[in-house]
Amino acid sequence: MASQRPSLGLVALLLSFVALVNAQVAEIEKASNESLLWGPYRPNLYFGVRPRIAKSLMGGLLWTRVEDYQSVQNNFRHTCEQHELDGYGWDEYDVRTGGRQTIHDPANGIDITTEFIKFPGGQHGGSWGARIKGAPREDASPDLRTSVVWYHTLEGLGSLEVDGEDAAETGAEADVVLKGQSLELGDFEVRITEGSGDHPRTGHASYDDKPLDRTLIHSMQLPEDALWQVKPLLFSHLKGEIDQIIAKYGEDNPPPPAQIYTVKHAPGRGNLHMIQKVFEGPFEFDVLFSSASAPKKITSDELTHQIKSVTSGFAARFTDIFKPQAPFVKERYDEFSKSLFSNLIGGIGYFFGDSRVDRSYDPAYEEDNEGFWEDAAEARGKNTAELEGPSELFTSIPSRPFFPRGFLWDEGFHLLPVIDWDVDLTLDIIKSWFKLMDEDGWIGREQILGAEARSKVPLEFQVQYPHYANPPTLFMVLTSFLDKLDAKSSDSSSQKVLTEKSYSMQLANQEAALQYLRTIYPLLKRHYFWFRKTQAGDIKSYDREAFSTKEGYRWRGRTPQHILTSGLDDYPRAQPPHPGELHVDLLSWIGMMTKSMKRIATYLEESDDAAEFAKYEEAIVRNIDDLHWSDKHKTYCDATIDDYEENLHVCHKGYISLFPFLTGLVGPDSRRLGAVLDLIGDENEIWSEYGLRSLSKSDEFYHTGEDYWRGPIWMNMNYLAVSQLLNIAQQKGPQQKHATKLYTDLRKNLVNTVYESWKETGFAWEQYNPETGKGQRTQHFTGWTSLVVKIMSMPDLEGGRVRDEL
Ligand code: 6A9
Repeated sequence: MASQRPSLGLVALLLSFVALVNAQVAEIEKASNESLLWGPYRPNLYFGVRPRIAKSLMGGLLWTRVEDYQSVQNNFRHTCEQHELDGYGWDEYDVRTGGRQTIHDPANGIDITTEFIKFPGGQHGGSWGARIKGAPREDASPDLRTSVVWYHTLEGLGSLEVDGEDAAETGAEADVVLKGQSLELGDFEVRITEGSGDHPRTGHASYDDKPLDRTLIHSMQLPEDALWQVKPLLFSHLKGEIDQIIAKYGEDNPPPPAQIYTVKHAPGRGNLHMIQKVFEGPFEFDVLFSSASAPKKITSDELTHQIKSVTSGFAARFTDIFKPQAPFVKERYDEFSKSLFSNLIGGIGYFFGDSRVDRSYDPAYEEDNEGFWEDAAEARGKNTAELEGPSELFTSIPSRPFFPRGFLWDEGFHLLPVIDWDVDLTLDIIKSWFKLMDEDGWIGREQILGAEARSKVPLEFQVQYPHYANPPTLFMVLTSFLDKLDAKSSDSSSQKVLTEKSYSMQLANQEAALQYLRTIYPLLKRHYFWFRKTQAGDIKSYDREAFSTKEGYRWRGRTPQHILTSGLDDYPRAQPPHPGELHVDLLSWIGMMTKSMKRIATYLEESDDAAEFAKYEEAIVRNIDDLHWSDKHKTYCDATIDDYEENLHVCHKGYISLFPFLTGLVGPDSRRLGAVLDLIGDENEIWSEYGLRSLSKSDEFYHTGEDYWRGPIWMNMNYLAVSQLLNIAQQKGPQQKHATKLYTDLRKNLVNTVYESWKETGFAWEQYNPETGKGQRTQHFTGWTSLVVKIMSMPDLEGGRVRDEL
């Protein structure tokens, strides 16, 4: 019957509709990508700009005071280092539009502001402008002399040269213009404006050779692999210059520092251009990158205008998405929250390069014999690692000065606030991580890509092993994405809100969401099954029903003192290590991942898969109780096998014993929930007035050894705790009241802790001391500590029972 067959016309119509949707998706995707092309994607530098292109144009900033000869060596700033500044970072930043960073540098007597703004348009990812300002600090002399170097490097195919009829004259009382082109960027120009500020008249005879009232430019052509080391290059160049000046004027009559530490004015063609300006007192200049395919070149006036509009746009959006809730309503929390969030998102980087991997697949890495860790250590000692790649990664990072690179399980935490702000960006980062996966489904825990990244890591920590895992936290982010999709389809009014609030083609357009998930689904499965296979536990000695399902897991790569792969490095575990031990945190993570996979499979209508995941989930939830609940200790514990081949629990109360709860596997009706909450709230165990301790105060290992995960408070785990408490508090059940109280108190404590340290020191910290609340270990740890932004924006459930006590 004709009516059962769609007519040709209808088919054509449908096809053209599909084509239209696909074209729309592609169009929005292109726009989304273009607005992400440029950024301060070199977060290891105080200020460095690059596009998300492996080999291309980059820019970076160096500065120092030039008041005396000695301090220049130590004070030239370039890469972020701990303990040299009094605070720095983005006060406001949005990846799509830009923002402002302030840098407080007492040793150089100066405060620096870097503003970075994007200008969309054209076919090559648009243009951008940066404004660099210096203001002598209160205690510095108002005619403080500062030397500033802005540089550009160019890698890959293309060219870059200083523009001007007579290049040697360029720079005199004028803007400096670089003309360039490359495959991906097309034609472009970079204008470094003359800007404003006074220049020292040094009075020394050498001033005639190098008048400091003009910009000095030094162009060079170098091997590409040298280009990331601009500071040593600059130093060796300066040394040559100094030698010549001394030779000319004699050691008794050296020019003053402002004069002597200057580059030779030699503008031209090259893949490195150092542009130096020497100032007395405050200064300001712009770097304006204009893509030739954009409608017009950008100017300083436009930059001024855009800075204002980006700032007000940011503030409005921030209020919409992350407004701190009671009791954190005072202005100061707003500023604090903006700064933490901006540093998280302003810390996003683009990395490219090769990395060291041990692909020996040595049988010792199976770790299936007693004493396995010694054999594994011996195998590692053979140093069979080789360089692989290159690969690329777009990611945020835990800390700009100390670990400016990607860490797998950190990233899942980083993206939880980011996805509220910008869904497309988040999905892009997730995709970037999953693209690193090898054929077996492995993703390296720590991504140390390229020579620049490796230069910060001791050799023994550089190697990644393809049997090492790390918690699959990216699945928490995918779950959050599904939550947003569900919220959208169940409530059409929230659809508008959601899509307006977040840059979010994937939410606005269901076809795009499906397309995205379909594309990554095979990778998700590969990763999931890699986990199940490579981290499987040997549960034959556990004489319970659990055995039948095999749902028990063991982290590979442990040593007696560490399970770095678990992320909780030195948390106490079974002693001695045993091939039959089972880790409750790993089973919990796999439970979380299984639930997430089940939801994705359901969303994609992969019903066989969904049924398979459901089966695993059920077994995991059962085994968490069967294998890991200790009646004696009333908590969840690791398990191991003793000398008599008997299995037993290894109980060290702390984050590990909370894991089933933290990963959402202990619901409001669980018969274990009461005990879990009691443990959380017990001041002699995990509770402190500053947040939940990693290890119980009453554990024999509390604050012992390295004391990394043996007591100190970590924000990532506390975030999971406070969210799960909120979850329980918002559902009917026997523990609802208890959870509500714990939630309110914990939330208040966590925010106060991070806020107080920030106020006192100007920084967010890696962890916090449970006795004093003070931030400790890595300074400027803007990774998962920024989760406090989300904690502040969670609801106040008790109508003002707790107050802001500050
Ligand atoms: C070693 C030293 C200059 C340790 O935040 C990143 C990780 C976490 O994933 C992990 O859970 N941190 C936590 O226990 C920091 C790891 C840093 C290793 C760098 C090289 C550099 O020396």
